[in-house]
Amino acid sequence: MKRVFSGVQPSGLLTIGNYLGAIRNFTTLQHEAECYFCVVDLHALTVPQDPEELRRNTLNTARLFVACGVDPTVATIFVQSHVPEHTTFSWLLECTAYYGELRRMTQFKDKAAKQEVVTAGLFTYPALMAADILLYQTDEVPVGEDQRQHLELTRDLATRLNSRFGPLVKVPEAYIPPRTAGGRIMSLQDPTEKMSKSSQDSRSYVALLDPPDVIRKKIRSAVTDSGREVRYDPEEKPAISNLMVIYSLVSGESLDTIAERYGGSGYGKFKNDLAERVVELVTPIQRRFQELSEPGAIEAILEAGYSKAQPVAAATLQAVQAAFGLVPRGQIRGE
Ligand code: ATP
Ligand code: LTN
Repeated sequence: MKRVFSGVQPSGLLTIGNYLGAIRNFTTLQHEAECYFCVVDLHALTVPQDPEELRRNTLNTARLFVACGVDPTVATIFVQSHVPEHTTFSWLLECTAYYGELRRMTQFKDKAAKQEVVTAGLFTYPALMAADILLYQTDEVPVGEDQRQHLELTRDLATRLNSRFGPLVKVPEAYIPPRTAGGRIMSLQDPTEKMSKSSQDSRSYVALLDPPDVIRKKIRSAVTDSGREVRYDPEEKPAISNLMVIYSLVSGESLDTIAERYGGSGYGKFKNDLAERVVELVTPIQRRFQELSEPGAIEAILEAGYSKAQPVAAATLQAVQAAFGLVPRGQIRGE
């Protein structure tokens, strides 16, 4: 059976961008493949986090996976820091990746530009991500468009390891939806930036847990383009085109149908209807999220996930360590 791995940072709470770009695909892939979905708390630490908030966001991100339809009896849901093999392998990959390769990463450049101080972890972030993926002998990685470059690097590192040491890890494929299918949902305040859960401006995203009135307000105050025509034209009308993609994905209607219905009626009615559609999307997710509030419920799911994930990670790591020439413990007895 095919293996699927993906990670989500608990750097805030999931947005409709995360849902449409990645989580939605988790729920379909879980029926076709052996799936590992990981809350990558160590990646979140590459920029400053409040410890209490990180703890809460980690558990709530896992709860949101389940609320969005990831079935913990089918897919393995776990926390990255629970499986220490990730960081151990990451070091070996840091010693495999080139400084020049990491320096080219656009996510590093973008995030570094927004930080007061840039940690070494933000720079080596892609090596840890490659470790996440390669430990599970992953075939496919469902992610948004922003992760394409990291996936390419992961493939290069996998190929490098295999050509140096013989077959050790699978070379994974990215599973990225086209833009009209949610691969890159843009900020509601700036259609040239991607929607991001860690944005300082909460009006730029809709979080899956936002109350209905907040969603209505955020969508009504989303920036639009000049003119008043609702038409899909990413070049001339990037803001409206982004809202149309969201509408299309939450309603299941095509962009043409939406353009026909709202083409001449102005932005106001279109935005009001879009807000209602988004509220319809998040309402059942919010209900299921509340149902998972029983103390210990999500912790039990994560513990079961750890038990399934760790042995798989350990098997790969052991082979990789041997290939690098690291001496296993307990081999010098009887000298
Ligand atoms: P941060 O703001 O901390 O960078 P993020 O919102 O970008 O976080 P991640 O945890 O890095 O979220 O990403 C989780 C998944 O959601 C990844 O697969 C990522 O590619 C996808 N994703 C993130 N933002 C978007 C977006 N705007 N459109 C589509 N997919 C997205
Ligand atoms: N870098 C990703 C999060 C991430 C990930 C992974 C995604 C960490 N490890 C492994 C897929 C597979 C991000 O910023 N969205």
